[in-house]
Amino acid sequence: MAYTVGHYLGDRLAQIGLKDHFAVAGDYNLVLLDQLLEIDGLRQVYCCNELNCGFSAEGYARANGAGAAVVTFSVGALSALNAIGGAYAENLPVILISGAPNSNDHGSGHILHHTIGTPDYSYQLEIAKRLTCAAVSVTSAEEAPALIDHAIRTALREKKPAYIEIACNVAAQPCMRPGPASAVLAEVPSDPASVAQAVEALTRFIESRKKPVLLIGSRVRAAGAEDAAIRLADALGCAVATMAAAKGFFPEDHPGYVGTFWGDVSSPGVRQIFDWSDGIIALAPVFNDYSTVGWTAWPRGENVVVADGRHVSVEGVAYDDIHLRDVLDGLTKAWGTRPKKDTTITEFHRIHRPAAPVAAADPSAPLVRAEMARQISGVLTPRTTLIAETGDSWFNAIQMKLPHGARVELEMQWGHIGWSVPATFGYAVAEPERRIVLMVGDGSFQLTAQEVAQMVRLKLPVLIFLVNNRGYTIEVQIHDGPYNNVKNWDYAGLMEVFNAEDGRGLGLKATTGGELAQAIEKGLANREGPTLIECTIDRDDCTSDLISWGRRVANANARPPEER
Ligand code: DPX
Ligand code: MG
Repeated sequence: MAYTVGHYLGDRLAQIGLKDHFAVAGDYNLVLLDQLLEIDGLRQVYCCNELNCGFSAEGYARANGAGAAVVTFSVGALSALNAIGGAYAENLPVILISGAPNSNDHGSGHILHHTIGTPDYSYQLEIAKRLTCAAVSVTSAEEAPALIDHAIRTALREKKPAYIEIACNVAAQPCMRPGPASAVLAEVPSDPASVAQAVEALTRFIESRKKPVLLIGSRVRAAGAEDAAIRLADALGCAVATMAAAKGFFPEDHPGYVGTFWGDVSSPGVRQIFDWSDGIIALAPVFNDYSTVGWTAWPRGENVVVADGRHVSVEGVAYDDIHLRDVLDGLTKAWGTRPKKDTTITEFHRIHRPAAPVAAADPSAPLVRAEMARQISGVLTPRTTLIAETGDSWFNAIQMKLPHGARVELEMQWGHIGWSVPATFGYAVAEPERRIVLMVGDGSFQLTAQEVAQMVRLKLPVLIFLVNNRGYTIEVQIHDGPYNNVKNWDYAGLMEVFNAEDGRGLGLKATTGGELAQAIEKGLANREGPTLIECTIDRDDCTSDLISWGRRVANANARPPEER
């Protein structure tokens, strides 16, 4: 059997650790899909549409480190590109692979189906260039290896998506075989001089401060610096907070962990410690309008050091070409056995009184948000990943105390409602051994609901909490109007539709605490497919954090144009 361009691509995907790739078929990619099916150890997993396909690959990348989606030209790829924008925003190496017109048609003046009706087919590549770190068009077998390798290598190095289009008549052309995986996996090492000087500067900075704190940002995972941050926290002994989007990126049972720093909606006592601190060391943060609570809590100035994945700046000097983990490990070593900088954790324990556990509600009383959140946090185990959709689900998830090993996935930078259903599907494909719990609002669910059918198809025992509060409650808090009401659905009833003749998904309704507890029990027992529990709560029964945060973000949105 001839070795082909499609085989080359598939073998590279397998070499970088992919066991699955997500796909929607179309005539520009059918031959390519045939080639990929022939790769040992690489399963083809299908999605209902290309937006979902992109988000599934994004969710897979969260669990697995990288993901891939294969779609058809234009009608497919333009939908998937939204999810690729999301992967860029969320720092995830998702490889979008699109079938493309026959190489003979490029530059021929021919008008092809599924295109915008002009004979120039470069528009998709041009769009992809803006949303990826590398975008290539393969129109001959000879150039395929170099182009495919460039895209994959760049995505892995930069933790950003990449784009590969392959002309439909080239996918099955004979091709060279790939060499060792290291050609696409090897990282560019840190510059040792830059690391040494950054460590020295940071050591001086911390020594000169009495009340340092560590702030864990959402890019710390992409930087591969989660473990190094724990080692540094052990060495310094100071208070450590996570930013909202970095929930779960630092162990919550660590003695230094104080909770979420998020301005006015921080965990109790955390804002006060940050206000008091004279040295905030922010590791791979993203300061945007959401994370700064409408620009009301933006750590900056001389008391703040901001370190990013490949760059640290301390007191006006930029140290480039570093890996954050190398700098953190260098700093941990340099700190050695020096006295702990633990004033911030000591003070935190003085001012912070742990809240009493939320008492269970009367099981027959109508379900309220607080009871729902209490019961959902009860299903979290060290092997759970909780995926929380944009909406009040964010705030509910952020308030939950995570057992050691539990993870949370949020999409706070891109914030595409509907992301979570396909992302959960992708995550569950990658991590079949974990307990996967999704918390999603009714409005968000309506965008991508059909991907639950793929969970049914692959018998994935995902637990879905569908919060039916009859609308876009987060938007109600930011700016209300008739556009925030959504048509009600029989969400639990949908499971019958998705099951059809052979599925084992379970759809349940909970209108009281007692019904929710029973539904959870049934859901945990169902190992043959997803369980969707429709939780009915009042339209404006939301967290108080959402109300405070929403008001501040709305204020930031409403700033009048400045006079020039
Ligand atoms: C919108 C948002 O029902 O959650 O908890 O009721 O708010 P809550 P729901 O899922 O509603 C979500 C809704 C409409 N955002 O409140 S957050 C605007 C928006 C977006 N993404 C896309 N379109 C619109 N974030 C793709
Ligand atoms: Mg809602």
